[in-house]
Amino acid sequence: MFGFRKKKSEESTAPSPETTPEAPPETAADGQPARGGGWFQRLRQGLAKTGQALGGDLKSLFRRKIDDELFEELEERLLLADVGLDATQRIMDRITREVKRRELDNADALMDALETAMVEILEPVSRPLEIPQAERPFSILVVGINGAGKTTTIGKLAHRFQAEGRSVLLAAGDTFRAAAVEQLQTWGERNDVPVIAQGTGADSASVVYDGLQAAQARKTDILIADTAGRLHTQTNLMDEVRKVKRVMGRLDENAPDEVLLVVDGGTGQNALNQARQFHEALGLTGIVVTKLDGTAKGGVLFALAEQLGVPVRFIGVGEKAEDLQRFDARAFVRALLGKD
Ligand SMILES: Nc1nc2c(ncn2[C@@H]2O[C@H](COP(=O)(O)OP(=O)(O)OP(=O)(O)O)[C@@H](O)[C@H]2O)c(=O)[nH]1
Ligand SMILES: [Mg+2]
Repeated sequence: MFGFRKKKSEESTAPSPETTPEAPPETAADGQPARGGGWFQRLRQGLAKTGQALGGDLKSLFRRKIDDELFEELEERLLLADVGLDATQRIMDRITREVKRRELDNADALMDALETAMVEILEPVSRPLEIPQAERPFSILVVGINGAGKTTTIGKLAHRFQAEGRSVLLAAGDTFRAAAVEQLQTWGERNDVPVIAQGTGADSASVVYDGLQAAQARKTDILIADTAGRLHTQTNLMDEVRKVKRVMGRLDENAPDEVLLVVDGGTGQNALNQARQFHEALGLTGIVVTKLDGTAKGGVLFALAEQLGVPVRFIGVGEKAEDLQRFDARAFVRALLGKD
C-alpha cells in the first residue's frame, strides 16, 4: 500500500536532472525572495513575452503626446496581453483620472501611474501561503486540468519546503494517468521526500487518505496531494475530486488546509473559466499560474485578480525549481513593465 518504489522513471514528462538543480531557491530566512538575488532577473526573463505584448518599450509610447490616441493604444496593448476587459477598464480609468488630477505630462509619471494602477489590482491577491508551525500536518490538495503543471509544481514546492527546513510527504493521488506515480516518485527521490502511492486505477481518495494518515503518524510538517488532470466541465471527475477533499476532512476537520488550483498561464482567459469552475466546485484557497515564461498572455493574472480574488500563491516562470516564485504584486508589475 505504501509504495516507496525505487525505479527511476523513463517517462518523458518526468523532469530531467538539469531542470532541478541542487541549489535551494533564492529565498531569505523568512521565505521571501532575497534582495539582490537573481530571482528578479528570472522573473523579468520569464515575463518577457507578456512584456513584449504590452509593447516592449512602453516608455517610448509614453513619450508621445498624451492624448486619446495614446490611451487607446495602451488599452489595446493591455487587452492583447490578456489582461481582460474589466481589469483593463479599471487600469485605464485610474490612469485617466491621475493624468487629469495631477496634470501628468511626461513619460516617467505616466509609467508610474500605470504601475500603481496595475499593482492596485494585484495587491489583494498577493497573499503568500503561510504555513504555521503546528503539531498537525498542513495539507495541500493540488487540482487542475490536464497538463497544467500540477505534478511539476508539487515537485518544486517539495524542494522549496525542504530547503526551508520543513518535512514533506507526497501522496500520488493521480491514479489515472499511467506514468503519473513514477513522475511524482522521481521528484520525491530527487528531494528525498517519501511518496505514498498505490497502483494505477486505485481510488484517488483512498491514496490521499493514506497519505494524510501517514503524515499524521510520522508528524510530517506538510502533505501535498497530487490529483489527476480533469476538465472543469467533467461533472463526474469534479465529483471525484470533491470526494478526495471530503475524505481528507474525515481524518482532520481542517484538512485540506489549502486547495490549490494550478492553471497554465498560456491558456489566457480560459484559465479564468477553469478557476471559476474549480472554485465553485471546491472552494479554492490558492492559485498557481504556471508557464508564464512561454506565453504572451501573462496579463491573465489581472483578470484572475479582478474577477475571482483568490490568492495567487506562486507563479511558474520556467522549468527550474527556483522558477516557481512566490507571487509578489509589485515585483510582478515592475518585471512586466521592464523596470528594475
Ligand atoms: N516552461 C515551463 N514549463 C512548465 C512549468 N510548469 C510546468 N511545466 C511543464 O509542463 C508540462 C506538464 O507538467 P505536469 O506537471 O506534468 O502537468 P500536470 O498538470 O501534472 O499534468 P497531468 O498530470 O497530465 O494532468 C511539463 O513538461 C512541465 O515541465 C513552467 O512554469 N514553465
Ligand atoms: Mg500530473
